[in-house]
Amino acid sequence: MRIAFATSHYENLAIEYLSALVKLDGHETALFFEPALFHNFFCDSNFLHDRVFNFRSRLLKSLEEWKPDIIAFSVISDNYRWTLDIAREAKKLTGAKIVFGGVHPTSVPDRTLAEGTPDFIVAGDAEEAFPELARALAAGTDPSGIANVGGRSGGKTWLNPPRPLMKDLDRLPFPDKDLFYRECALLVKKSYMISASRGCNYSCSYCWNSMIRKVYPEGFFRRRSPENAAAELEWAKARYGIERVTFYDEVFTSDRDWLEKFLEIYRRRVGLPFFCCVHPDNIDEAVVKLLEDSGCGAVNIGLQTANEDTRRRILNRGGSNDQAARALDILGRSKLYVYSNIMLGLPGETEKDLEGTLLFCARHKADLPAIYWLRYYPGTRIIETAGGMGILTGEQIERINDSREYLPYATTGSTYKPDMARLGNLILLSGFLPVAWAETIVRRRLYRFLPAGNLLFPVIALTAWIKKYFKGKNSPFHYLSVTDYARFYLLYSWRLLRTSAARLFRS
Ligand code: B12
Ligand code: SF4
Repeated sequence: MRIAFATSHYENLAIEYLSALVKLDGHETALFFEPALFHNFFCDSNFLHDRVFNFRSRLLKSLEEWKPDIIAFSVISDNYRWTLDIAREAKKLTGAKIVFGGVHPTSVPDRTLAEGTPDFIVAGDAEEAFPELARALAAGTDPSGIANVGGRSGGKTWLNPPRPLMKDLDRLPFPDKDLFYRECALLVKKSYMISASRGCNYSCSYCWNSMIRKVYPEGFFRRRSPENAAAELEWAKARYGIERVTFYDEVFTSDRDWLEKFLEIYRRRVGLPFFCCVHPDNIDEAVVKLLEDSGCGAVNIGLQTANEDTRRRILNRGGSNDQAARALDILGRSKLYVYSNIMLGLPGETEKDLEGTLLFCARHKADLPAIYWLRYYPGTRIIETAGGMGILTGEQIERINDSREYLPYATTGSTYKPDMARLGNLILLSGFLPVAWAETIVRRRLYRFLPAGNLLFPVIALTAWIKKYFKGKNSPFHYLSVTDYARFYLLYSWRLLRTSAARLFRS
């Protein structure tokens, strides 16, 4: 069978794993990629994206020419509408079976099926279900009994319960990185994308991990062995010459024993600079030293709010402010570049709460205290809380579940308020703000005179530059540099021009 994966914006680990798995069964796979120029985190212009740099017809044409039997999409709520549009047209052009999998169909499977576009969905883990579905479609046998799979027959939708989770992740082949490296080495080579675990031990109410617990109440968290994760990186280093690594594990430092074993192998056999996410609960001097000595250049740590009560009751995040302060202070004394995450627009949040968060961030400094507006995602616990508090209406929840609004949480989220945005901008700058100044600003409410426009991206760029030149800190996140972005845009503009010229010439 010929299996096409269509996606946009970024490299996608799920696609890479699923491609590697179905190839073991002898299927052929290909990637169809929409680079989403002028429609991303940094730069969003409908005019430029839809009218000038529109890759849609190019993508559909290549799909038609490749003649796939299955077109598979990895769907999160943010790309659900794009996915529906492409899938509908691709189905008409190719007659291929359409399969949706990933976070969005897992969160709202019935609605996704009822929408009518996908022939099948896979809800939850798909390493076993998707190859089984492909086998059934290839053999022409009935797929309606496959665990985790849903579909439509006789005008009705059906969804099978999930199978037991695959406990031993070491059984999986390494992800099929060639798919993305062939498409655009520039996008992926900057930092190798890997995850040594699945899921999280925590269950914060705004996070997908609070939703997946409903599908797998016995727990979803699993970790690869240190040996297996290190072997993938050794392989990638030899095969692609990668220069650094981004660990997409939800909390890389959650198991001290694993961390020590893994980093011991990593230092000897991989030895590249890396980036990872940590949690205030498991940061102490020893862990930070271990990270520094192993090549870690930057970490991301979540604080979300300095209001302990909101953190516990609304966000389902335990841990005291003392603990968070200790973690930030230890990290602040290290060589690591520290991104902290603050969420704005939480249910019931007041100006006083944000003032408290600002003072906390000024006292316990991160290199970049990044602010994000809460965005409500389907199936997450915080929706029930906000519904119960009368903050979200039933109709709004319906719209969220159908992903009817595109609200990037870096700039607006679902909860943007201009007054709060002014304070948010000050939090963003709190890494540079002396404590006494922060106290005066709060006492006199001087933040009222700040702009309400989002300063996140200029501050990310400026801080990276200042920290590099004055503190010698690098921020080896997955982001491309401005020059890389320029090259990325040039490359795809050239490809678009070439395809259009070839089509003009043919006609
Ligand atoms: C890595 C990651 C990223 C990376 C790469 C994104 C990408 N395209 O892969 C980066 C940093 C770029 C990123 C960006 C964003 N992300 Co992100 N990201 C993640 C993270 C931490 C891990 C995903 C991952 O690779 N897991 C490992 C793979 C193997 O597992 P998996 O994706 O769950 O896939 C399994 C199943 O879901 C299923 N499956 C998945 N796809 C498919 C496809 C088919 C055909 C089938 C059959 C099955 C299937 O099979 C896989 C194997 O079992 C998740 C959190 C999480 N744990 O999922 C958030 C997460 C997916 N991101 C999220 C968000 C919101 C974003 C952003 C919108 C943030 C922003 N404001 O910019 C952007 C948008 C990205 C985009 N357009 O794709 C949300 C999505 C919530 C939602 N309901 O949609 C998540 C769930 C985190 C959260 N807040 O809860 N992200
Ligand atoms: S610690 Fe992070 S990944 Fe884990 S549940 Fe909370 S927000 Fe999600």
